[in-house]
Amino acid sequence: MSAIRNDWTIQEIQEIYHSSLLELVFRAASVHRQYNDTAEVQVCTLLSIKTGGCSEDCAYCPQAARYNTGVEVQPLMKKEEVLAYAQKAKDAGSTRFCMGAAWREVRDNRDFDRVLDMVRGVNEMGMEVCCTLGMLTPSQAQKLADAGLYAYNHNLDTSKEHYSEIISTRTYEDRLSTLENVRKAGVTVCCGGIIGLGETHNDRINMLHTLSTMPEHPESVPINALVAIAGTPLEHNSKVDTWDMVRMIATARILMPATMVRLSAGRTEMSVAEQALCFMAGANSIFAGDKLLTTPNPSFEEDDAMFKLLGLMPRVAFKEEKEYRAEMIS
Ligand code: SAM
Ligand code: DTB
Ligand code: SF4
Repeated sequence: MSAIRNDWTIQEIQEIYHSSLLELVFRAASVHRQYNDTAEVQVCTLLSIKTGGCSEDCAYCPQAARYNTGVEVQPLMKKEEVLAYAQKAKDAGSTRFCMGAAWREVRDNRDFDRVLDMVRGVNEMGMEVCCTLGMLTPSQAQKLADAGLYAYNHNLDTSKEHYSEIISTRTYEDRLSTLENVRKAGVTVCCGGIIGLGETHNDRINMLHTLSTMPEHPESVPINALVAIAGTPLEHNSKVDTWDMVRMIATARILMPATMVRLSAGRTEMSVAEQALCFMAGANSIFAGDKLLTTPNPSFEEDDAMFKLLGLMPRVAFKEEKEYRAEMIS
């Protein structure tokens, strides 16, 4: 088995990314079967627990207050409602539940205490709990860890070079420092990006370079295709080509063999055959449920039919911890 590397060079990544498509998919599929059970796909459900009205200017985002996108602002949901939704997701086969809030950053206030309570509740249900709440200080990351948070999602979105074209209200450095705070608190890192923002191939390669040369690879890397939203500055961007999605997923898989690579936003625009190519190329996680945060996603039923057709199975919760414990006992 080839070793996990954190010293990839830009040139090596360029060579992989630009290799001929079928060779690239074959190589990624080979790496994938060395490190992972290729029949297994992690099913993660998202819930927007606080929607819209965000002060940031992320050019892709339906929840930024400054764009007229028609998203209805909703205050923080009640714990009982969130737990009921998590139970529904669990019953439908999800093992990870991710709560998203349209916040620039977490503030130390009562809303944060309520989120900590939700984290405890979902954790007690036996699901892997994830949150995406914006920037975190070290002590906020620690509080989330103490409440039982399993993963924190905080995307780099694009390359350092392209970042200021997309967001001006925070910096790439801000993003990286939150990721460091999450890592130090012992919470697993979920960090990826979006394609279709008007970036070049080199921007995608540079983002993958940043991710794959972190001292520890993120445990999960979501690859989103831009969902172009009317009212945002990117509303007229052209639809992401599925081949680009496949190329991105395959390259991520080769660079970060043991990471969960998530085929994220954009699945409603993809046929089952196109999604199958992404699984071939090493994607092993999806968001399930008919809504992402504010935009549509395939239904549980459609995904169930796709899993049956492709012979895929949902990954069990806390798999790594369970295997580790089993090894310690034997
Ligand atoms: N406010 C927090 C933050 O920005 O980290 C958490 C929620 S934010 C909506 C989470 C992620 O959703 C973003 O980093 C971005 O990658 C993704 N996202 C948002 N709008 C999107 C869109 N229109 N298409 C694809 N991905 C999108
Ligand atoms: C991620 O990388 N993609 C998800 C999750 N992490 C939070 C969000 C996608 C959002 C798509 C636009 C929406 O539904 O609002
Ligand atoms: Fe959207 Fe998050 Fe940016 Fe706010 S910080 S505009 S919720 S992506």
